[in-house]
Amino acid sequence: MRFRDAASVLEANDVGSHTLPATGLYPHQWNWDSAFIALGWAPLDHDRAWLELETLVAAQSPDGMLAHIAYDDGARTYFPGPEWWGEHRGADGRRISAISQPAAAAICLRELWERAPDERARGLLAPLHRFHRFLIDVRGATTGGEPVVVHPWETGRDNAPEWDTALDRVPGVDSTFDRRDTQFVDAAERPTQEHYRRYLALCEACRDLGTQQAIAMGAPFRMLDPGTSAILAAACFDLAEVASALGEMAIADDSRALCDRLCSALDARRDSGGRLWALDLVAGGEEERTLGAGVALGLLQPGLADASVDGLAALVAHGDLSSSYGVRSLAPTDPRLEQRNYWRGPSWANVTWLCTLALRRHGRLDASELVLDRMRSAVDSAGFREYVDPDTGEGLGARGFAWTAALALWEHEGWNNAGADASTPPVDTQP
Ligand code: 9WN
Repeated sequence: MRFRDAASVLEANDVGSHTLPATGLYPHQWNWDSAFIALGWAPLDHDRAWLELETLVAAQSPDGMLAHIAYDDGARTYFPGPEWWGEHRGADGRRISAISQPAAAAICLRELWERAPDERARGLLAPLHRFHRFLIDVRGATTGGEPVVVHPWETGRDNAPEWDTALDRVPGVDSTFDRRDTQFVDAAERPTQEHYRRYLALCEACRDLGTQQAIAMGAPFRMLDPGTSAILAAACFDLAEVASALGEMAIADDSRALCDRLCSALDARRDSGGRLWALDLVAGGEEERTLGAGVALGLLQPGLADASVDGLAALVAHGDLSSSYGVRSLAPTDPRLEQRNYWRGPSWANVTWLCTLALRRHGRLDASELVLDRMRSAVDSAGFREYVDPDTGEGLGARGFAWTAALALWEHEGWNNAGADASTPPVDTQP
């Protein structure tokens, strides 16, 4: 990987205060994208890294949610636009969607804080704490804290097969609509039209239900996602770490308590291999036993018992979810596998990186390095693509995809070492 090539992706996607996931295909600010992207800015421009997170929290809604999209005025190449969600605005005036995305921001905040500390972290603590409280108090009101996801887009893994059954129950919209995604990416690598009809029906349901309390209780799609829940548990833990380092003890203490609460809920339903399954709340809490990225992300739970770490480490490093190019979004033994289609088979850099981070934090350094090398192999094979074929390493989806470039920059040797100086980025050794 050439450091300069990765840097060029962030520079090309930069709109000043935040970074587009991909120009054309994704012309707004996305929630978990900006979390990963902030890390990529760190070796290039220290201030820009912090600004990415500040812009993310600037669009916080009055109820504390950080929406999955904060829309940029005037960008017209993405469908659905803000009108599909009703009239919601963030504190900074941007139109926002009515749903959220995995709370990766505080995880990335801690990583950034530890490698490129800045007093600006203090200003992020309260908004991120409010966001976590929103997920636990509002979305988790009927589950004891685990956040209910009300749209597959909230999980960040849009067409993962674990949502199929629940989504099939939602009648799709009848109206015709003009998808833009397939103007940029081969339709065979994107969700089906039938899934889009149902995604849009869920947008309309959120708009009609109005308040987040009503959405959490009454959305026609309500599931628990191990990925979303484990990311949130890690986010609470990490926010506590940074808050405590900054002497903000009220946020630190509450975040630790929230983390403990989530971890107890997750421990209560892990199986003997450490696996957590999605639950379909509309179907009375039925388990959705799909072996995919959601199960892998369960590794992020802080303080996971050794036996669970063993089981999940084996799964992502050598087992059904391992591949030469990172962690698979779906086990190849699953009959619904589609090797080139989005979240139904390909490997994604962010999932691979989160697993690497979790393995590192659980002290599994060899497995962590092994999995990280596969993320690097995907970049060497495909460049900065949105996702790759897990068996061939062929690049798929968007080109110039920001989080792939950002995570490669963050893990670039030379910057990777503690104490690296952001003002002198590593020199490329490859031609
Ligand atoms: C819907 C921006 C986002 C990612 C998601 C990914 C994809 C959007 C879409 O792109 O979702 O949010 O239109 O397909 O699934 O994880 O945040 O990169």
